[in-house]
Amino acid sequence: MIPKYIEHIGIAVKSIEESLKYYEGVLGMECYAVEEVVDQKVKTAFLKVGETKIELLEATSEESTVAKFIEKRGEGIHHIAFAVDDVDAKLEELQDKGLKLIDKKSRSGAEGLSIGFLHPKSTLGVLTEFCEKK
Ligand code: CMX
Repeated sequence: MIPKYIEHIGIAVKSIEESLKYYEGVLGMECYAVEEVVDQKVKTAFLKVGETKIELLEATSEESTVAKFIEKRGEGIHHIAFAVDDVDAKLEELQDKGLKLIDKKSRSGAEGLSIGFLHPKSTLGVLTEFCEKK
């Protein structure tokens, strides 16, 4: 199963409000949604560029993986997300190929998408997500 397109690029930021001064104020893009994903301990903001979205990620707790990421590496690109037809089938296919999964089964993510992550240690250092529209 080949990824269909880049669904979004996740960018870790310290403050969504501050970073929108750049994305909206300087680049002229428009934030169309802000949503908290409670189980991921993040607040997200979405901006659209053609078919692809930019997802700004702000930690809502110090234990958030995004807070840890910023502490270690600073703000910047956090993950890439590919659209697929079936996240569970994709995860199973890649596990069979020996890749390390973060999610063995898909779960619910922002915008009502079904999502699943691969571990960056088995994807050449790029945290990789698959998304499926429900
Ligand atoms: N990209 C690349 N490498 C990353 C990374 C990232 N985003 N986050 C962590 N790493 C690396 C670390 O640098 C570390 O490498 P070293 O061992 O060489 O130092 C290694 O992965 C393990 O990192 P860690 O800090 O010990 O582990 P964490 O507890 O931070 O967990 C990860 C890392 C990837 C398993 C975790 O971030 C995770 O489960 N991510 C998936 C879920 C997620 O990112 N949710 C937020 C977005 C939700 C959304 O989009 O809605």
